[in-house]
Amino acid sequence: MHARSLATLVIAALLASMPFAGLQAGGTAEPVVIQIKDYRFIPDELTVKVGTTVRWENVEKRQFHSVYFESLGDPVRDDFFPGEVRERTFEKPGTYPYICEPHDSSHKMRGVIHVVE
Ligand SMILES: [Cu+2]
Repeated sequence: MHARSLATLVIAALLASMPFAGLQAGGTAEPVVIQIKDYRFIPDELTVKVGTTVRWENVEKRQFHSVYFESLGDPVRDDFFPGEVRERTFEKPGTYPYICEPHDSSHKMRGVIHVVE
């Protein structure tokens, strides 16, 4: 696993265990969830405020996927299986396209996150 995504998961786990995690400054307390099913990101386009954590949940029966932000320097292959999640916290406004790297060419499996102030 990519060190940065591991760190994100560890921090998320720590925050989740804190009684007042909902009061953390600058962002949404609960992650915004994008489900992955039938080779699609649902929703495939999402607008969030700066500081929001987005969580991708693989809810397929058995198919792995990835969430690959090439512009953010992600590792090309970081596949994850049903029951697993990936999270990313967006700290800067902008438009962040991403793909499922294994299924971009075959299924046009892609999405975009718009981050606003
Ligand atoms: Cu995929």
